[in-house]
Amino acid sequence: MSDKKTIFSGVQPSGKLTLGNYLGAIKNFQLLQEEYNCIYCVVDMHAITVRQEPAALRRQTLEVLAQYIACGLDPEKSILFVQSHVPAHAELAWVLNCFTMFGEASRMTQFKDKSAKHTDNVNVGLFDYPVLMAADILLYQTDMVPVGVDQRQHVELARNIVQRFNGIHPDTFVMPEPYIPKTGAKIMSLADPVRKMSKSDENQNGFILLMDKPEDIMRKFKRAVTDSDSRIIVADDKPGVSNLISIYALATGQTTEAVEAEFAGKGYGDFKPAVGQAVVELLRPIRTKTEDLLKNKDYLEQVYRAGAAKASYLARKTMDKVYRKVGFVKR
Ligand code: AQP
Repeated sequence: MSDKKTIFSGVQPSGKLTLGNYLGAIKNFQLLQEEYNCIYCVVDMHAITVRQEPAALRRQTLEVLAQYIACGLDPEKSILFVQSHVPAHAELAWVLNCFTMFGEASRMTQFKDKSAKHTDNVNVGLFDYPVLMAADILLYQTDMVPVGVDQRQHVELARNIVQRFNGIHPDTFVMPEPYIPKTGAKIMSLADPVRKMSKSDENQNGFILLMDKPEDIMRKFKRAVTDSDSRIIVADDKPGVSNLISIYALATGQTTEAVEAEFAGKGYGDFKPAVGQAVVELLRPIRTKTEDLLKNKDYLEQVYRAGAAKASYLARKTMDKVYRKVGFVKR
């Protein structure tokens, strides 16, 4: 690796990727790869913290990898791999468990939300999710973690772990910083705009998938929940319209102020189809490229194998250091 700073991030193959995953995270993965050493993972070990159907998980893992590439991640520039192919993630998670306080892990809002949603399966892995995420980040001596705002608390936990670990064993880990976009950090559900757009939402009208057909995208935007008055402005009491303005701004490369100016005096009848059309055009090349890549499983295998080999090499260096620091006998 060169002296460039290191970026790490991941996406769970817990379903099909949404516009929220793209605008909040993957779009930035692509922008960052020119200037940094970038490592992007498909985090299948995180995905099994809620029940997955094994065949679907295997398929979705390859789909996320294909979509990474279709969104512009270049396997020649960035390391792309599958988390479970690099066992050091689990090894480091174990060590970090012993440097994470039960109380601080209990404060994680994602755990509270997900355990309320999956009451029949509040497993220890779900509780430990943020520690595994800290291991993902720290294993590569990461400087910056591009994520949506929902993951900020987890990156903060990783920072607390670094402070504690380095306090006891100096100079072990690099302190990571979250990288959260100004617009798009939290794309909201189209059906319930006070909730985050999520790939595991039961309401199919709430999310746009990167693989949705144009007619489905148009239908979902036309049905998007907006607000009682028809002004097209960003405002705290207009979460539905504010969300659509952010999406349109990001899809067309404009500021939200420019979008407000473009639609001043117009109504939802003009605005909603315009947002739908902009998203159709944004996603069209991604969908086509993903479909092509999924026909070429050999190529995808070649990418994830090469990625895992590079990631394993870097991860081993950190693990050797960590094991030495905590006092394990050298193998
Ligand atoms: N709605 C969103 N707006 C902006 N960013 C988002 N991200 C997720 N949803 C939005 C960001 O996408 C990256 C990958 O997320 P993930 O799949 O690892 O986990 P998640 O945050 O739990 O995403 P989902 O879609 O809500 O998954 P499920 O439904 O399985 O829990 C992260 O950087 C995230 O911030």
